Amino acid sequence: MNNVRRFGGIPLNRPLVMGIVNVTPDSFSDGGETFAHEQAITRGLRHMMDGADIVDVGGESTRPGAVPVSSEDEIGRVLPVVSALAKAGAIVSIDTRHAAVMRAAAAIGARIINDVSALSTEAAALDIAARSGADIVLMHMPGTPQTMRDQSRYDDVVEEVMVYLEGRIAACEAAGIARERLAVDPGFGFGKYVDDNDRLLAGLDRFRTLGCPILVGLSRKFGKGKGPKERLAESIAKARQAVAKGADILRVHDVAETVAALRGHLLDAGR
Ligand code: YH5
Repeated sequence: MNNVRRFGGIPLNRPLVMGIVNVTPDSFSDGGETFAHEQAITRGLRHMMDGADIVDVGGESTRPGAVPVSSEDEIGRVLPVVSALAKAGAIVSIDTRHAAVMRAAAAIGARIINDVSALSTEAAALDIAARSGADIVLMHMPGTPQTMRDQSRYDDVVEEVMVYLEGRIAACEAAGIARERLAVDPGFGFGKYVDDNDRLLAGLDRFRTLGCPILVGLSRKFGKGKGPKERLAESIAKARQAVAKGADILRVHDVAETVAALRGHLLDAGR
C-alpha cells in the first residue's frame, strides 16, 4: 500500500466514489441558510454511511444562466458544511472556481479542490491552490457556464479535451503544483453534445497518457425526460463503463447504488 498512487490521501487501487453535496439557492428556499447547511451536512453524512470515499461540497450552480454569487456569499454557504464534514472524518472536496473559497475551505480541512474551470477563472487560483497543499481536479469546460452552450464544436473531442487538460497540467506545474497532486476530468455535459459525450466515454482510456487519475461526473446527466429509475440505471451503467475504461473516481448523486454496482470492481484490488 506504500507505493500505490493516492488522491486526497486515498489509495487508488480501486475506483473511488465521490458523493455530491450541493449547497445552492434551491436548498435555501424554505428555512433559510442554516437549514440549507443542516440539510447539506445530513446529505454528506449519509454519503459517508453509504460508502462514499469523498464528499464534494459545492455552493455555486454551474448551470447555464445561473445567477453568479460573490465569493463571500459562496464561503458563507459552503464553509460550515466543509467544516462539519471534515470534523466527522470525511475526505472533503471543495467544488469551486474561486480562489478565496479554495483558500478558506482548504484552511479548515478540505483535502481536494474540484474546479470545473481547471484553475482558469481567477488569476490567483493557481497560486492559492499550490499553497493549499490540497489535491486538485482539473475539469474541461469550454468558456464559462454562461457561454459554454455556444462553444461546443469539436473535430476530435477526445484530442481537443486532452490538449486543453495537458495545457492546464503544464500551467499547474509552472505554478509549483506537482503532477502527483492532479486529477483530470473531461467534463461530461459541459459544452458537449450527446455525440461528444459518447466519444469521450468510449475514448476515456486515452486520458491515461496524461499520467493523472481520471475523475468523471456522469451522474444524472443522461436519460433526460425519462423517469428517475431509468435515469439512475443509465447513470450506473455509464459509471461501470467509465471504470472499465480506466476511471479512478466517480462523482455521483446516488452513492449507495453506485457502491453496490461497483462491488465487483471493489473486490478485485488492482483491477
Ligand atoms: C463534473 O462532471 N459536474 S456540476 C446537470 C445534470 C446533472 C448533474 C440535469 N461539477 C461536474 O453535476 N465537477 C459538476 O443534469 C463537476 N466533474 C467535476 N469534476 C453539474 C452536474 C449536473 C449537471
